[in-house]
This record gives sequence, structure tokens and C-alpha cells, in this order.
Amino acid sequence: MSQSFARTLVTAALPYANGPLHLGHLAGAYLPADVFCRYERMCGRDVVFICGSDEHGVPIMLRARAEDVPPQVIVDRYHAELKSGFERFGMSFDYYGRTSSATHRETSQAFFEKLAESDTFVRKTESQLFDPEAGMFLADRFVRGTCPSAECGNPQAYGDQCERCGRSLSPSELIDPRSAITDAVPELRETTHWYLPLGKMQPKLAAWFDGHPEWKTNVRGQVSSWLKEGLADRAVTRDLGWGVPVPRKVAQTAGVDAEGKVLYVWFDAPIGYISATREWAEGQGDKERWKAYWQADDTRLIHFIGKDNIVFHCLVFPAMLMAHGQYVLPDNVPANEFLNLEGGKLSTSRGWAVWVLDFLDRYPADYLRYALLRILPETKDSDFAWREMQAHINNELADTLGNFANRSVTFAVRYFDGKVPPLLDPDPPDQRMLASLADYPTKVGQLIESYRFRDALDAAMGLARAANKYFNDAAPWATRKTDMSRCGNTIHVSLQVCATLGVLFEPFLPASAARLRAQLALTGVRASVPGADPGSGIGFHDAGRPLLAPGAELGEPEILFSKIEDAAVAAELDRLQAASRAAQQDEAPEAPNSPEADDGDYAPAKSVIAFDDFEKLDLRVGRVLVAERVKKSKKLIRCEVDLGYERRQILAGVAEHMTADELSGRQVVVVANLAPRKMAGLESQGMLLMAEDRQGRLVPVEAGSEPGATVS
Ligand code: B3M
Ligand code: ZN
Repeated sequence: MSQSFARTLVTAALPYANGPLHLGHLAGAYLPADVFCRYERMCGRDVVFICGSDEHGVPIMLRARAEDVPPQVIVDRYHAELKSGFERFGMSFDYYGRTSSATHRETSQAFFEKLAESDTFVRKTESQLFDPEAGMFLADRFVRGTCPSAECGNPQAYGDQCERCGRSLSPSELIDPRSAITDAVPELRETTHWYLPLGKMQPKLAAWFDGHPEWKTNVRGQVSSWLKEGLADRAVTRDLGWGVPVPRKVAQTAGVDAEGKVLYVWFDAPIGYISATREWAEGQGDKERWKAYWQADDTRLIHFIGKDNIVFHCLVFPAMLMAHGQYVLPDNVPANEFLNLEGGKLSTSRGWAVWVLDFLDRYPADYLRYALLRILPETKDSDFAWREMQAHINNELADTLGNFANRSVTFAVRYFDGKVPPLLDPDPPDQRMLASLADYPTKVGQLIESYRFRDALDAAMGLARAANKYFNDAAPWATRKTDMSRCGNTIHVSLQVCATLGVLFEPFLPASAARLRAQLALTGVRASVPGADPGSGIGFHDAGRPLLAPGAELGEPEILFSKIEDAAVAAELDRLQAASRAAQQDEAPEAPNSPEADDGDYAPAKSVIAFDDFEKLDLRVGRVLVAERVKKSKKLIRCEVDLGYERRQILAGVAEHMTADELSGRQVVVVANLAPRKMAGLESQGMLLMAEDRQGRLVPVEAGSEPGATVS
């Protein structure tokens, strides 16, 4: 299918410049996009890979307020950090831009103007929440209140979304709203905004979407349900002091005061893909070149994103592009689901995350690439666990791929003078192994082109597995003593397999593939990074034929992958627990003056008890296996807790403080000998220890060790 396109533009979601990269980012959008682009380049196709920092939006403003610095300081810091994280991880972007650039401002203003001129928008004047103390309208996360959903009732819902039940909200829907800046009770004031009338545009969008039955099931499912619910008009401007200003010309024509009005971040951010492509073209010395990638019919546009961005990339941005009229629409939006961590939801504020730069301080990028590719959340959420990652690296990368390469090259160096032995009158297994090489590039390539990166990696690993078996069956260590020419054939074939692996693995593990090729002295493989000459060199699909000439000199053998020790895994788990504890203690305040950040009084100390009294408690480490809200109760979460020696049902009164998902997977401290109690008609067989802070927030007391361990 891809061959019918003259060029491909690939984008990966623009990360918000308000925090560092974690594994969830990579597993969602960036790693699959990188594998895809490297593969395309190796196929000699014209591909441009675009990304950049998303530098607008309320969370960035809140962070700036919390640190008492201008937002530009925040985005400068995180833009630099994101950029270097991506570089060290080995992302092969053609260009990494940022949405605070002048080109971006100009591009998004021109886009907005064009839509205004073609009467795409509707304007509405409505009452919105206004903070009289701060003197500003409270958009999105600047306001908090109680979630209007009766089942949820989260007292800390944001103006744009309730993070507990996932419902998207507008600030005026919140019950008892408070300003996140001053805690003032907001007033209603009239203000005018521009809306994208998605309701009106729905038939056209739906028809276009129906033309893409090939999209991933998870993506189609979400889009269908949005369409089924019916699209609502969306405001694309905000009253905020940070963002791309609403163009004066448009405001004037409409008779609206443009002062203090900016484009909504989700309006300008996707246009960031376009402005970054423009900046890329300029850097290439051909200012107009971006147009071919955005405006020519024979361009294929692909957006790699995480599932929380689906509606924007499959409906809102396409609607904008349609309304503009001069742009191509996305050909595919291969969104991934979420990555969890050690059974719990990833959370920056709770410190439950593995940071990319941290990881790369201790392990090579290819370990991370392999471990994540192996478990990409392609069809459903998946879980990153250190122990599993250790097993994947040790058993698969080191024992299968690395070991095969090492055996082959070392053997040739020792017994064949460091050269590729000739193939002389090969046996059927040699012939079969060699002939099978032809299938791999096609098989792996087709899987990559259908966005099945897990399967693609597994297919490539399949060759290493088959090759190990071939090597073992051929037993060159034995034939070396009895039949040197048969032994030579085995090594010849094995080295050809290594060469194929050295090309096949380039999109997945670029650094290791290069090291493997160096051991084979295999040169001339087309680069998978920008700037490769598409017409020259050994391409991806050339990997199916023998690439090494008999008699060719090899390089130095080296160990490709060293194993991860148990102690290293234990240290990582400790590190994670410690970071999570630290984060709970001084939960990164999102706004300094918010009620949350106000220090209350510490609870008074209790009177002294005898040691014997303490000894009566049977405290145990437990792992929350299942956690679910108890219907009709505001507070209770029903947990099934693994105590090692048995499984208990325990009710925890924390539903106002965390979601069931957040509780699930945690290792907690349980009072195991508390008499059973009935709550909401259910029996609670014990109690989870909770820490309550000065604002009355509860968090479970977390524990290391193993379920059933005693706490004393
Ligand atoms: N910055 C949201 C996110 O990082 C947003 C993506 C923009 S893509 C145009 O998840
Ligand atoms: Zn809610």
C-alpha cells in the first residue's frame, strides 16, 4: 500500500514541556514511530519524521506560577530536557521543533485566520468563571471542583477533566468550583470565544473515517463512540496570558477585544507539526519543500500518538485540516494504549515513573528499546516490570541474539583465521537455513507496515532462535575435529545469518545492530537516520540474501549484551519505592497558593503505649491484587489482598483520595488480626494502613519485601 505514495510524513505527539520523559511516553508514541521511520528510510523511501515540544496550555502556566517564574523559563528548561532525552534514546527525528517559535506563531495564526475568513467558526458569548482576586478567567485546569458525575463525586476534578472517572468537563459543569490560583469562589462573567462547529462537520468527518476500516481496533473503537455520542462544538480560544495570541485582524473584524485571548493549546499544538515541517524545510535550504509533505495528494501522513490524544488527531485536527482545504488528511493514526509500571498506573505527581534519562544513566538505550518493544501497549494497556525486563534482556537479547552472534564470530576468529569460510557442498540443513533468510525482511517489514511492532520484533528474534537451534544441531565444535569443511559450512551460514540480523535489527536496536555489523566488517548498509541516500547501499529488503563474501575478513568479536544482575533489579525497585514515597511527602504542588499547598496543623501526638500493646498487632505486607469501587459508597474501595499465606477481602476508605486503579498493584501494610467488620454490606477482613497528611489526604503506607512478610 505504501508504495502508492511518493512520500511519507510521520509525526509523533508533541510532548508537553512541563516534565521530563518517562517510559510511558516512549511506549506510547515515540518508539514505534522511530522504528517505523528507520525502517522506511532503510527501504529507500522518502520519509520525514517530525516532532517538537508542546509549550502552551494551562499545566505549564500552573507550573510557572508554582515556581514563580515566567512560563518561558519552564518551557526552555523542559524543551532542552526533552530534546536531550530523545537524543540519548536515539530518536531519529528529522526535526524537533517547539511551539513557542516565531514560525509556529505565524503558521497557527495564519491557519486560524484562514478558518475565520472562510466562516468556519461560530462565535459565542457566554458566562464563564472568573477569578476576581487574580483578575482572570479560569480556563481548564485553573479551576477545580467536585465532579458532576453522581457515581464519581471526586472533590478535586479539574475544569477540563475529572481524572478519577475520566469524564471530560467544562469549568462551568463543576460543582462548588474554586480557583486553583487563589482558591477564590469564581464569579460568572461574559466573554466571547471562537468555536469549531464539530457538530455541523460530523457527517463529513464520519464519511472520511468510514473510509479507514484498516485503522487499529482501539482507535476505531474510540472514534466510533465519539461519533455515536455526537460531536459537540469546541471552543478554540481561551482567555489566558500564555499561548498564541488570537490574530488582531480576526478579532477586529468580529468586533471582539483580542486582548488576553489566545488560541486553545489543542488548536495550535497539532499545527505545530506543520510549523516544525516548515522549519525543517528552511534548514534544508528549500523553504517551500514543506508543502510537498502537507499539501500534495501523493503524501501519506501518519500520526503516532497515545490513546489520550485520539479524539484530537482523528476528529478535531482532521476537521481543522478539512476546513482549511489545502491539506492532506491523516492516512493512519496508530495510537497505543497506556503503559503501567509494576502493576500501578504511571503517575508523575505520585513519583510512580521511570525517567528516561535516569534509565539511560545505567543501561544502554537498546535495552530500553528492546524491553519496551517487547511489551508495547498496542492493543491494550501493558505493564513494565523490572523483573520481566531483566528476563527479556537476559534470556532473549543476551542468551539468544547476543550469544548466537558471539558464538559465530568467535568460532570464525579462532578456527578460520578471522575470515568468512567458503560454503562447499552444503548439507540440507545449511541450505534450508540459508534459504529461509529470504523470508525475514518481508515478514518483518509487513508487520512494521501494519504497525504491529511487537510481532515484528518477535519475527526478527525468530531468526535468532532458529539460528541458535541450527548451530546447536550442526555442532561445529564436534565437526571441527572430524570434518573441517562441514564445520566451515556451519560457520559460513551462521555468519550470513548474523549479517541478516545486523540489518533486520537496525530499526529496532540501531546501536547494537551497528556493533554486530562491525564484528562482521559488514559495511554499506543504508543508514536508518536522516540523510541516508535512498538509492544506495544495502537496504532492508536486501537482508534476505547472503551479504558476506567468502574469504572476507571479519572484525573483532565482542559481547553485544551483558546481563542484568538480580541486585540491579532490586536496586531499581527500591529506587522506585523511594521516589514514590518522596513524591507523596512533598507532592509537587501544582499551584503554590492552592488550598492543597496550605499547611494545616499536624495531628496531635498520641499518648505513650507499652511495647506489649504494640506487639499485639499482626502487621503484614500485602499486595493489592484487585481493587474496585464499592457502588453506593462514596468512600470505600473493595480490595483483594494477597497476604502470601492467604487472600483477604479488605475495604479501604480511600475512594475520595485515589482511584481503584491507583490502589491496585500496590504493596501495602495490612493490620491482619483486626476483627472482621461489616461495611456497606461487605465484610472487611483487616485494614490497610494509611498515612493522612495535614490536608486530610490519605495515601496507603507502602511496603517493600514480599506479601506475608511481618512488619515490626
Ligand atoms: N501535548 C498531549 C500529550 O503530551 C499533547 C500532545 C499534542 S500533539 C499535537 O499527551
Ligand atoms: Zn469524576
